[in-house]
Amino acid sequence: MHKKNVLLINPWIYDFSAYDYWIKPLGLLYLASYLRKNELNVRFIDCLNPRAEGGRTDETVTIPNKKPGGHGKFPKKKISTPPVLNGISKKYHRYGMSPEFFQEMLACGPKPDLILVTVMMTYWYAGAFDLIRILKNRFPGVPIAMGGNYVTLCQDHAHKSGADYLLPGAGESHLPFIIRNVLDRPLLFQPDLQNPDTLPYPAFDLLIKPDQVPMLTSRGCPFRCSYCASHRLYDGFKRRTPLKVVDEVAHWMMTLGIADFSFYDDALLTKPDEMIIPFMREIIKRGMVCHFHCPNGLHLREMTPELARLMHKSGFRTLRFGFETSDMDRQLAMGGKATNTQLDSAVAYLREAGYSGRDIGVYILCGLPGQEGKEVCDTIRYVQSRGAKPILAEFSPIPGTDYWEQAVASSVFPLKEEPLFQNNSLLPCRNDNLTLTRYQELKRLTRHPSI
Ligand code: B12
Repeated sequence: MHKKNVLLINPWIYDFSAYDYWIKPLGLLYLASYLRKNELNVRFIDCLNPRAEGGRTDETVTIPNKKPGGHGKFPKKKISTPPVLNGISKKYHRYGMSPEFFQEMLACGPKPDLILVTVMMTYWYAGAFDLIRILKNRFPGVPIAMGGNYVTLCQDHAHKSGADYLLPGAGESHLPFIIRNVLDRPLLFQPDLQNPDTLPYPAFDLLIKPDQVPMLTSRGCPFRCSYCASHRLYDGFKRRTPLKVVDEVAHWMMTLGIADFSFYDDALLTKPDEMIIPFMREIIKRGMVCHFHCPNGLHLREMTPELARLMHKSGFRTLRFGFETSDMDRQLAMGGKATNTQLDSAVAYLREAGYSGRDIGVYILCGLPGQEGKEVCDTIRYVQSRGAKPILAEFSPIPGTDYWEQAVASSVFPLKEEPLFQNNSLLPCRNDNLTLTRYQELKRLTRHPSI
């Protein structure tokens, strides 16, 4: 029986700004290994990476060097702003390889029997729409399936994409249908979706020249914060076995020579005895020399002197915590994620363990519906006074979250009709007490060298 070919594509990002803060299409690469286990040929094109298999690079773009640890800039080219965003004076870019290089990559691979496209942020769909137009021209009749957070959160809008299948939620739940009904092949392997230990490792060998790879020790989140969509993306909170996560780290160190790992978990530190403590102890016990980065916020409330020491010793380098605000009323209203006292003691434990204030990044939400500049300013000063580094996280309104209706009512933009307005760079819920000018001042304030 001839093996079927599946082409998986991570589209370009079209945005005002984008920075490779340990960004990788982890979900799509999980699906790639599931397909391989079912004896299908897979090929992967990452439009964000201007490199082809075999070492050829896109000479029409400048490839920025990555910083130590694996983050850095994407190649970019100015493109015209989508008409709905015309009133906005910022420049719009396409991040990644040129469309010509993409066409060349398509030309040198086999004709696919199926194409899978992912879209992470709701406001990143435009790059995927262009991609689908190109693919439909090049491979008429080849089915295209699209999934990812955009499809899960904006299903109605995604109908405009031209994709043949829109598959919301966990892709693993759709693959039996895809394999049997779309590809007409038997289902030879199926993981237990209730047990993330049964998922094969993501197909990171498909990444060209990776500097780092992301890790996921769980699916979902046990909390429900009012700005977050996790409860709409996953059902419950399921964890892997910590020692199996260490085995995976060791696997990528040995097979791909990776030393930098970024965690994508929603709640990595929660119930530390179940995951992070045994994980770190094992890393230390095996003498593994690698670095861990946490670009997605960690929970401050879990920090103890022991946890801080183990993090320092086992190689946690980039620490980002979700604090959101020092306003106690809002802390409670948003889900009680962290209190001011928890921030105080967490920073003290981390500094005792050997981290400097600059190592301890603290996310502060900026631009929530009705939020005043004063609240953000007070929070920045609070974090600085505790000896940590404040980082503004501009609010992105997401359909189905507790803040959504309030955001829709208060935004200057039609958020429901057009996901491009959900872009955090627009500060979509800015108001008279938190204008763009005030936001720029606040951003400058975070850089104040007080630590
Ligand atoms: C890791 C992460 C990041 C990373 C980068 C991730 C990346 N690759 O781009 C970093 C830290 C950089 C980041 C930044 C931000 N993020 Co973020 N991030 C996440 C997080 C926690 C995990 C994403 C992930 O990889 N999950 C694991 C993999 C396995 O899942 P997956 O890729 O979704 O794939 C699964 C399914 O979607 C599906 N699937 C995916 N593709 C396909 C394709 C097909 C064909 C099929 C069938 C299925 C399918 O199957 C996969 C396997 O089950 C999510 C929350 C979440 N739990 O999803 C938020 C999330 C995506 N981020 C969010 C936000 C708000 C932000 C920021 C704006 C925060 C801020 N204010 O600064 C920034 C924006 C960055 C930018 N440049 O615009 C929002 C979404 C906002 C939006 N409007 O879309 C989310 C949902 C969190 C939230 N608050 O609710 N983020």
